[in-house]
Amino acid sequence: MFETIAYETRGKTAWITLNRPDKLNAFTSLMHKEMVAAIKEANKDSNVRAVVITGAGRAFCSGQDLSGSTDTDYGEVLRKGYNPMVQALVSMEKPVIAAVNGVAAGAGMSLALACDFRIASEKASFIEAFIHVGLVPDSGNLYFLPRLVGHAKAMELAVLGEKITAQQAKEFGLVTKAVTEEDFMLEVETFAEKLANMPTKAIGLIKRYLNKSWESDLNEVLEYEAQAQKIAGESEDHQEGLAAFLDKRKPAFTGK
Ligand code: T3D
Repeated sequence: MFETIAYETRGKTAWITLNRPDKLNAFTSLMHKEMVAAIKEANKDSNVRAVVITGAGRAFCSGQDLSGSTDTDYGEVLRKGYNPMVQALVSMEKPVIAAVNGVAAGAGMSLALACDFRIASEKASFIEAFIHVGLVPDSGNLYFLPRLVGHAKAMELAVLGEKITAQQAKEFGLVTKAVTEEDFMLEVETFAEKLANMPTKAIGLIKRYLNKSWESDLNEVLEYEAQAQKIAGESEDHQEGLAAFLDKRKPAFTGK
């Protein structure tokens, strides 16, 4: 049982809900630990083939809890709390969707960026809030933001710290989809279900090697592709994909 988040599985999807709505789901050290535990739980459950992270109440996440912390060494807060959470998310070889229901500020925005897909409600907004309290973007923000929006836009967002709407986030390439509040939950559920019925091993390999490609040269990427394709080529889902193509039917992937 968790105190600061909720975890449940619905069909093949694990739902992780940040659950401190009165603080707009701000992070505490307990929340970091519980997030890592929930991500590991989703990772080891072979029935889970997609993960959704969202927020309870009107916010996605307002970043670090600014009200109660006595920690003064923020470097250690990051090393012990945020970094393991981001590493667990990125190394999980299953697709993760941030269902951004409301404001995503500071490290809350970083959490959304570390996910593989972002679906934003029209009620969502994104704020690089760090600068307003004299801090720098963290929790992978300086890694993911320029990769998503380019260096110049990342600089602008990080330094100016202006609130951007879901629609602007879509235009900047920050989110996969921006949808009306009315359609939001159904969109997230449908998208998660679609991913959960895809060849999970191949998705995991795409995630692993796309992340590595940023630090690799062409020859290294060519070799990674060969390694990945060997694994994917030996999967049951590849056999099913081939059989379905030849039978002219829709494939029924099992994630194996
Ligand atoms: O350890 C370290 O500190 C290093 C790591 C840092 C990582 C970071 O994330 S630094 C950035 C931290 N986050 C922020 O600076 C954002 C602070 N919050 C805001 O700027 C605004 O609350 C929002 C833009 C997110 C939302 O604005 P609004 O007007 O919709 O809501 P509000 O009225 O400001 O907030 C509602 C309540 O939530 C309010 O409490 P109250 O007055 O009703 O009792 C507010 O204090 C509380 N709240 C919002 N954000 C936080 C928070 N409480 C604690 N920590 C928060 N981050």
